[in-house]
Amino acid sequence: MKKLIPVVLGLVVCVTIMFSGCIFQAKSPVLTSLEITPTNVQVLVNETQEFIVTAYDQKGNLIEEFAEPVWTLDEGLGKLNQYKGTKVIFTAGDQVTEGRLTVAVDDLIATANIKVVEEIVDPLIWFESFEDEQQGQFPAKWTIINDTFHQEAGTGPRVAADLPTTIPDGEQVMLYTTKPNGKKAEMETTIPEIAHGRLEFSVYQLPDKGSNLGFKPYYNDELLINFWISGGGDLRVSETIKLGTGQWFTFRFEWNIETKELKVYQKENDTWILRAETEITNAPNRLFFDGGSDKNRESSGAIDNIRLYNLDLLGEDDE
Ligand SMILES: [Ca+2]
Repeated sequence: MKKLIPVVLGLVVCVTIMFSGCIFQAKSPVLTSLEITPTNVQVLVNETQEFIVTAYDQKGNLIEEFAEPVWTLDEGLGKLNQYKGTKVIFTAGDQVTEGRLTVAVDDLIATANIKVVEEIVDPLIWFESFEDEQQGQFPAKWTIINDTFHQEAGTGPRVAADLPTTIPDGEQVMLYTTKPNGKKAEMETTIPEIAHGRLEFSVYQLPDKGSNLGFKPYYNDELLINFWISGGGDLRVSETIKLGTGQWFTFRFEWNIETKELKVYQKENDTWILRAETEITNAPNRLFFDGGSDKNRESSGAIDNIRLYNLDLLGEDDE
């Protein structure tokens, strides 16, 4: 009888597991998308690079358990240490070339673009983080609109280091201030014109002090997309999206002159969410920032960590 107890207990546990399996099945996460990390990469000839596949459910949550991934590599790129599993190690061949690494799980696929190169080229070709600028002054590399007015009023776009939170790229940011019924804070700069590019940036609006904050890519005098955030923290690039104030939000513009698309993404956790898209015929060559003035109070907001990447240096962009 004593020997029977573990057996009976075991059966009860098994049946319970099967039963809960049935119950939870209806709600269980469904494998919806795959991602290879990294997605765009340069690898030196004969060197190695690790790639990982991650799977997400219908809610965008990570799925730990899924069917065996199957990897495929374009001919001539190099080889993998194995062609299944969630992690593979790619060894580049000895020829400069480019191509794709693909992974499949059930009927889903994800692709990474690999460039085999003799020298790694940094795709970051321009950036502004306001770190080497003088605090309290106008950002020296930008043209300030109505600078005489703002100089006298002590307002406008200024380099600052006293935000309650920072993003991890240094200490200083551009913080604008406007007086009630004052002039807008506006500044602009030219940037290298890239046919296939990405511009990342982060913005912050002070709680209860926000005003309309615009960051706009132009081709000469042509506005390419009207990106702005309301004083209360609503993104207004297409439909209204509530962001809030008192924290940093990171966005990117991404464009390709060949496909005539410019897309706006917002970073949420580690995922880039498409927020808007538009058709363009020219790449941006100018950036324009404006911070509005509220009629009743002083307003403030910040921008930092603006980075321009040439995506052609990374290989074909992954859609
Ligand atoms: Ca900075």
